[in-house]
Amino acid sequence: MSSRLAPPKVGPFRPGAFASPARSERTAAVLGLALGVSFGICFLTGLYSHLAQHPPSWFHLSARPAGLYRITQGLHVATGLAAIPLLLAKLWTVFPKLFSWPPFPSVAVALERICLLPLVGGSLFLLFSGLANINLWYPWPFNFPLAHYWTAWITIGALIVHIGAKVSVTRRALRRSAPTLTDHHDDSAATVNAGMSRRQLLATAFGVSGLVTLVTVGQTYGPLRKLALLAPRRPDVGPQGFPVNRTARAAGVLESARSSEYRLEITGRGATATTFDLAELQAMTQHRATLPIACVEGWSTTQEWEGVRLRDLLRRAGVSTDSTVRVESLQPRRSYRTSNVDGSQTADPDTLLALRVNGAPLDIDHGYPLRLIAPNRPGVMQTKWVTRVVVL
Ligand SMILES: Nc1nc2c(c(=O)[nH]1)N[C@H]1C(S)=C(S)[C@@H](COP(=O)(O)O)O[C@H]1N2
Ligand SMILES: [Mo]
Repeated sequence: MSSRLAPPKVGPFRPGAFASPARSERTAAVLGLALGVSFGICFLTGLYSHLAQHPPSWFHLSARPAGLYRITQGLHVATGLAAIPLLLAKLWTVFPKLFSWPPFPSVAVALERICLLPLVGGSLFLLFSGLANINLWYPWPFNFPLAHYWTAWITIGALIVHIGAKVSVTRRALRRSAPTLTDHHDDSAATVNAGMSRRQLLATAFGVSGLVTLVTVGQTYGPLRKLALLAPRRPDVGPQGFPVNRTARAAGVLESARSSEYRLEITGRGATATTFDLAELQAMTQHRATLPIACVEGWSTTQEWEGVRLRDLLRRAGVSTDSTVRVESLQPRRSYRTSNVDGSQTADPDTLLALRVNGAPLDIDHGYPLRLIAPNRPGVMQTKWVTRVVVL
């Protein structure tokens, strides 16, 4: 019996096969703690983004604070990016444990180890698919938001089990007093043998993570925009000084947006069907609002918009100013051609169908002749080339 349980003395199962002192319980604990915090923030901000885009009946996307989504989504992408080097370092630290013997010493350990499969697989999938998404690269056949969302629940479930299993080991490892001089000597001696000390590993992991943040966070944090070298978008580059996700050409609206036939139509439940041509919209009372576009991909930019209040248009069509509506684009296809505006946002004085930005008519790529711009909305719901408002 005991001989059957003896570890095979080959390859990774050899005692001392992974000798690096950097692979300590403390390294794993410090990285684990940092990953727990970043995954926690990433999960909650991701959940908020999902609710905003696919609201269940109990959820109402508030219009205030106007810049909230900009912060939550900026954090979502930043914490996800920062977690990549930390996760790689953590996996490097703990993977020798895969070869510990016996593999399943008890039922509890067996369950904990089985949970590593969704935890590690889910984490790698979330970070990789998120990274690909912000680079507008879709090397898969499935729907990204849906797969990313459900994998997040599975991963968080597995993370909670993992934290439960590891909390006492982690606490013990973190409480241990700071390394003494002897420890330091041990570390440097081991550096010669095994490559890297614990401190070097942690410094590298956190250093790379910090660097990744520094060269990407400028996509949403203005003062660092010049450093946003690795960000897919610089928030100050594009027509009229800010980025475009889908151009008028890509959306297939080059002709319809410039046509003299252009009309805005208000229809739907209880509405007296009303249409406006461009001159009529321009003749209505214009309002200004300084509001961000906060793309789900993490970049954001604040501009000064000018146009007609959505609630004024609803009043003209004889419906309540806090009606929930669907805004439709001239764009003929694809899912982002419409978006819903909850009553909590339609009633807001800053919810506009904008004709102008920064004192000039909208560029066609920013939605000419008319775009929706409202406080605290995901960028993907700031519909461009608006031609119809349907009261729901
Ligand atoms: N009709 C339409 N509106 C749209 C889109 C789209 O694909 N079609 N993209 C959205 C996305 S993802 C973003 S981030 C913003 C970008 O607005 P901008 O191009 O003016 O910066 O527009 C939104 N409005
Ligand atoms: Mo977007």
